[in-house]
Amino acid sequence: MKIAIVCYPTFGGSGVVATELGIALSERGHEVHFVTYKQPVRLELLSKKIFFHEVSVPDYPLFHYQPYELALSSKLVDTVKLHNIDLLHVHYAIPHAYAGYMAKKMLEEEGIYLPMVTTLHGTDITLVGNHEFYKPAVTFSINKSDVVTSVSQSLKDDTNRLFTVEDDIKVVPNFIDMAKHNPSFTDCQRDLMAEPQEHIITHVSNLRKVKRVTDVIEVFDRIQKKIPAKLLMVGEGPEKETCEELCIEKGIKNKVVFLGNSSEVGKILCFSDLFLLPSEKESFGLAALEAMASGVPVISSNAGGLPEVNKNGVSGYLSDVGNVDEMAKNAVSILSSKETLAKFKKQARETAKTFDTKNIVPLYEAVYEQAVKMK
Ligand code: GMT
Repeated sequence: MKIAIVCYPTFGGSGVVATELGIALSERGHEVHFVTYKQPVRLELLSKKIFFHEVSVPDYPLFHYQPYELALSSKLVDTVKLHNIDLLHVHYAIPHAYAGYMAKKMLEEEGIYLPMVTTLHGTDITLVGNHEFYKPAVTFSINKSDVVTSVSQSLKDDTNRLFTVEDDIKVVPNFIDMAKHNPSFTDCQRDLMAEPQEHIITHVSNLRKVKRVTDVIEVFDRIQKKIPAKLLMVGEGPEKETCEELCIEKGIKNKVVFLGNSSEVGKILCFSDLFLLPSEKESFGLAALEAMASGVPVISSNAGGLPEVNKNGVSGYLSDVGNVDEMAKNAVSILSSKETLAKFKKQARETAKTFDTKNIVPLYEAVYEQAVKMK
């Protein structure tokens, strides 16, 4: 098939999933065309089967807000016609499904049928989508998509609760290429980050309030009082300064390293002993899955889709949002002995295998077949 993919090409989980999906589809023989405003961060290589089409919005002084949706739908129309695209897969309801539907309608005028699959990732529904202001546009975009998928059962339930959805939403969980997350990398360079006796605890996110990053610091503070440890904070975001201040206040500044955005998350995870994800809301928790795939147990909240990914007592532990004492207690129990840590590491990787690319990408292909037949 020739598939056009629209996503946010930045460091967010939805962009990562869309990019990895495009790469996996191309490896399975499909031709993939990314239509975005910037080349997706993880799309390092373009190939004979992967193309990138940039959406540029010309700056025009009359427009107070530059009309991105308009530029995107026009670019989609051109791309579909030029490359005989069979199907459009948009990640994120707004504005992508909205713009996709406009493209679909414009193409219909020319007798071209473009099936559209929309994948909901979470923030489009739980944070942005349920603002009354966006509700009509999100509801419309969902109901006008030929097939809608969500990345977890929890997100499907939230969507059905918050919006009047006409058709069944298919749950297609996020996935991970287990081969790319090898816990036995030889160039780990663990010694650059910590002393041999220190455990390495990691958090990766866009450091937004919804991630409850100050809880990460609170949990770590409790852990380091019991066992020698270092905390690696990976990512950039609005809560970074608050976290840095909290570290100073707690006197643990020298034990916490803020690494900023990194394209080497796999490498960082390979020398991590534990991953913290105490989020307020999380439709899936791709970062937790990436950690598990690298054999890193996860201490997370039980928000949203996290219990579908992180199995309590197996790949790590789940606690109620904000219960930092319990999170720290569970973390210390995992790190308490070499044997327990090794057991959890193994179990984390085993749990991640359910989400291996080779198990999940065929589910998307089945969705595409269904959408194409809906003509
Ligand atoms: O919350 C983020 O880190 C970014 C956000 C996004 O839109 O990229 O992530 C959402 O989609 C990811 C991929 O499906 C999920 O793993 C995240 O759980 C989800 N974030 C939230 O629901 C808050």
